[in-house]
Amino acid sequence: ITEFIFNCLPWRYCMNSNLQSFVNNCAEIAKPDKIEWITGNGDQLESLAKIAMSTGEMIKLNEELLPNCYLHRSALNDVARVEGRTYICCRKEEDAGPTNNWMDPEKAYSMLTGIFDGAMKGRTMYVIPYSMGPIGSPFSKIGIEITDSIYVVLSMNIMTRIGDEVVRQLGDSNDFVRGFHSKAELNEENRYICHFPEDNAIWSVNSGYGGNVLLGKKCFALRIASYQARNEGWMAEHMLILGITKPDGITRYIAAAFPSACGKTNLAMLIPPEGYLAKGYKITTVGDDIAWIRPKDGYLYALNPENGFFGVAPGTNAKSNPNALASTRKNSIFTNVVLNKDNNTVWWEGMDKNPPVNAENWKGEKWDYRDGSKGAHPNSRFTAPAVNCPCISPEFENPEGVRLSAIIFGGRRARTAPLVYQSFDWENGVFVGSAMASETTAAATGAVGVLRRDPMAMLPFCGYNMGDYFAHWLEIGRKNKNVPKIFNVNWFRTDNEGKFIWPGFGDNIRVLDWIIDRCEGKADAIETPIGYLPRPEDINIEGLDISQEALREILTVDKEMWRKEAADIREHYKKFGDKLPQELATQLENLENRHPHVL
Ligand code: SAT
Ligand code: MN
Repeated sequence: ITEFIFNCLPWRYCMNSNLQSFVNNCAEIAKPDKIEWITGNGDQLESLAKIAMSTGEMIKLNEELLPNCYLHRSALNDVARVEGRTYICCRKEEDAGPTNNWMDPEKAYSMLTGIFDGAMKGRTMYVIPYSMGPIGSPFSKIGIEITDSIYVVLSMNIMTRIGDEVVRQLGDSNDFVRGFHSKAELNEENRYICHFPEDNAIWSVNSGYGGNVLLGKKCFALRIASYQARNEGWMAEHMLILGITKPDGITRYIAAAFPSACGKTNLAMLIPPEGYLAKGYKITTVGDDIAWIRPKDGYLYALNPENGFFGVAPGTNAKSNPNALASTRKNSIFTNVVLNKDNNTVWWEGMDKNPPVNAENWKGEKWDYRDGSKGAHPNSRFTAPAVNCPCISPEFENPEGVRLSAIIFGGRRARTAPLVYQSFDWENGVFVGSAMASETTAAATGAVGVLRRDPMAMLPFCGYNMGDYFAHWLEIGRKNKNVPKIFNVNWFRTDNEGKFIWPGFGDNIRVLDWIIDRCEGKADAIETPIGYLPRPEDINIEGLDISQEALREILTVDKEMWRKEAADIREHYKKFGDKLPQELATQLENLENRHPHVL
């Protein structure tokens, strides 16, 4: 087979012997009938789409209404990331830490080689060269993904920069992340998403879904990259990046970490309410999921390594996020949404009030919304090119990234966390991030709505010991004089009937506005045991249907709840043992001690 590959490769690919032997090794194990290099050429992608249509892997949608868009349905048992089957395979178990599943690399390679053995028989093996970040930027890194899924090829073409140019950029370097993916039989018993940070390698098998298989995304840009970042002195974070332009015409940049399906895409593409638009406020999107952050001159600069959005479909509509919706109107892929059989378009819950009557649900079954069942899977997704986004930032391709003024942490919490507060300083901000908690969503398999600690929204994505990760955060703050200010937000406080108190969406700019003013020393705050909070009058609620009373309610720090919170953080911290940085232990003590005096 080695011979065959060598002969069928264009000469330029053969120049890099590291790349060549990686491809050969994968082929020897998976035994495909054919190998195809993805050049990024439009004709090639088009003919792959045709093949996928003929096998039913992709359904072509209405060319007039949704040009070059496709619907994909995953296997029924394969609809989300599988955290329980995701492993960090490093030599020492301690280096994976208490929050990751660990497997010995030798054991993992040998077990996976067994599962991959012959997995691509009768199939074509695609080799996708891709760049995370604009090709050639000092932030950017290269990966090669091997896959037997056309859905993966077409999705990687949206989510990353792919093709010949990447191979040219790589030259004869050995510095690329080796991604090996096969759908195999989509057998969930043998599904593994394994990361080998010490080898720059990812092996993913028996899944065909999103974060499990688009290896540039969570696997590389977060798990592998967080490990590289620590060694190289930068940060790979689960954060959106947005620009907020104020009436003075100056754009400031904010990065924000929320767990999956907690509104990163919505915040990143926020449209300010009328009054704010009239005054000249504007939001531009640099990224909606991942930020690679590098220190320079004492500041932190952030770049979005992706080239598209893999957003949650349900709830996305012309009101909640018109920019996201507009992004999906061409050259996009929809996964596990409703097919409208009348006009061959797509629909999902929360798109509008008119579910299609002649329709198929995400499983491809005839679907009647009147029977009360959901048509789209709660974790159904759109994969849309960033260039489609009407509010994409002019800095999106800036190879140097954008300078951050603020970092925001947040999650879904019905109680306890106030609408917004500012940490006392960087170290305290790291404490806030390390103690983040959020109710679980459909983005991962398992129970939904359970409160779990999700430090920096990185719990499922940190590629090494999370205690060391906290220490790395602290070190970044020690080494850099002008690091961003750190805040925490919670859009999800509910009243006694379980209804959200804060309107969210576009109105979140009212909170961002206060955040920026705090960064620039222009807004007041009161000191509380957990940090600086705005007084109700510091948040502009002009034109909003919320009472001062309700606002006061979501801006209070409840003494009893925070006593419980501190006790729960103490529990959470126990699992890090002596890897927990002393600074954070002290931060927790300070929180506990501040209570009786201040509250
Ligand atoms: O499936 S992904 O991991 O890419 C999306 C998410 O869970 O954030
Ligand atoms: Mn995410």
